[in-house]
Amino acid sequence: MRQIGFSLTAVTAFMLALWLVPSHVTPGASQPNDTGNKSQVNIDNFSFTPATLTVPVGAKVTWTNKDDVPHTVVSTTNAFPHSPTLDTDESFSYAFAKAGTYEYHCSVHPKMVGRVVVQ
Ligand SMILES: [Cu+2]
Repeated sequence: MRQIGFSLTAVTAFMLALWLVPSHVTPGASQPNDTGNKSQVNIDNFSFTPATLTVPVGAKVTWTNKDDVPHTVVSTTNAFPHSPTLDTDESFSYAFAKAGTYEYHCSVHPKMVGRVVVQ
């Protein structure tokens, strides 16, 4: 009996956790400007992850190079200042003040592409 009671509690907690997952938040809902770690792009294995990052207007996006080769973050349309060359574990941040879709790439490896959608 104790076992079943514990399981039900665990299931309830799990469902509650699912319900609380941020992805269930309606986009555009008014929220505090808490960008935290959500606006993080990792550069790893010659790719930007996530390749498409969607953030609210004003969010500061941080790219961190987790690769063991240098990379850069360069706006394909010059819409934001490009990063310096990022060595391993170095980061670059930019706060997107205007809504839009921002394509970027790595100038060292032009096939590495990513996109930030600001809405
Ligand atoms: Cu690169």
